[in-house]
Amino acid sequence: MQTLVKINLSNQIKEIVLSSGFDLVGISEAKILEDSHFLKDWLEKGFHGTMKYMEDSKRRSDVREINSKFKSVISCAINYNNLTKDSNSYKALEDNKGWISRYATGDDYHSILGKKLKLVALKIQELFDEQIVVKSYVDTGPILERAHASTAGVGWIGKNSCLINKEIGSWIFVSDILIDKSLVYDSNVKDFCGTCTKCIDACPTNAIVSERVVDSKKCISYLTIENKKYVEDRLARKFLNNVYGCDICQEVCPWNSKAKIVESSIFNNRDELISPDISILLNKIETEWETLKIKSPIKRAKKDGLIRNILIVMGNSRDSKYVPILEKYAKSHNEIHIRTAEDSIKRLSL
Ligand code: B12
Ligand code: SF4
Ligand code: SF4
Repeated sequence: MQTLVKINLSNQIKEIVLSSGFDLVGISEAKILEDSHFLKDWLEKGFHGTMKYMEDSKRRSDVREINSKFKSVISCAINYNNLTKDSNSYKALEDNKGWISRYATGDDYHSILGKKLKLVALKIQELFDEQIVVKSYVDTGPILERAHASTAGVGWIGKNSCLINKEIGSWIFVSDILIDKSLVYDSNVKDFCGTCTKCIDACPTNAIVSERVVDSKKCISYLTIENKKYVEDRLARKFLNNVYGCDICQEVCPWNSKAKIVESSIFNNRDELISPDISILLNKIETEWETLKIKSPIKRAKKDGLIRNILIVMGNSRDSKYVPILEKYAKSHNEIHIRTAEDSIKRLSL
């Protein structure tokens, strides 16, 4: 393809992505990623815990393993920052409020962005006379989304391992469109973490084991969402009031202190999930789960997982008013709830 045609095409594609509601876009070549050895190391050290789907490092490191025809990866990112720090902060523990990560207080991004990406892909197809090979993913495919986005200059990988953009921070979802056309590729941007280590220092469970490397087995996000088993007391007591996911290493990041807040979010925030009172939320999960889980990312933790998480947070509350509730769960038939409630009762009696 001639250079001028390639430049025009790349610009037109970026225009389509941005005019479809994405905030950032960058293009990288479909090839083995330079950063892919980090994934190999990460897997060898067992930092993926029970996330078996992560294990195919060869496939994840080169999108041509999905289809050898792919030539370019279009990284599209969108700001989901629709909460202020105070409205959903871990400081709310004092008021017995639970903390649900910003990304999960609204509708599930997989489905909202999935639809958006499909429309973008259709519009890209219209730029060509012939049928192109195009595929889109948002967290749904074997792609190192952050590594591609950073290669394409969408942001840099912070020491908390999140993709950070200088203008809008790290409250961004990353998604990709793969196509069989070669385009003009963007260059990566400078790393602006400098000497800062706020995220590493703030992580309650020391899950950021070295710069840019997170051990999932220690990470509250993994432990509250992906892990369905009993959480050992030594970790649970550090959860603060995290009921679902964890935002601490991003809350403390200076690049997020002035992050742009989206006024009318496409993710439809739900009031009931913003700093919810933990007993009210527990009751809702027990009695209205089938309604609560509709279109919500929190369904990934499953009903029993969320109940376990709330029992942990009750144990971290220092408020003995939760003891009767915990005693009820300590007599339940769910082995994990029993052990968790017993641990929490012990913590409250210290
Ligand atoms: C598995 C996974 C997790 C795991 C593991 C996280 C991790 N840090 O690896 C757990 C469950 C813990 C998790 C948590 C969260 N996740 Co998650 N997760 C993923 C997933 C599916 C794969 C990530 C992965 O491959 N990890 C393995 C490591 C090795 O790869 P990586 O982190 O991408 O790192 C690459 C580069 O950073 C670089 N690199 C790695 N190490 C080093 C070291 C050095 C020195 C250098 C220079 C580079 C470098 O190379 C790596 C590739 O080889 C991606 C979606 C996707 N398909 O990519 C979402 C994704 C990363 N998650 C996302 C989100 C939003 C979260 C949470 C914020 C959710 C929450 N609030 O609870 C937290 C953030 C925790 C954190 N600090 O990372 C977003 C991140 C957006 C962003 N701005 O970065 C993604 C991209 C999903 C999406 N489509 O938007 N997640
Ligand atoms: S998400 Fe929470 S637990 Fe995980 S690395 Fe960040 S601060 Fe630590
Ligand atoms: S808190 Fe500091 S070190 Fe961590 S990601 Fe942000 S700027 Fe980088």
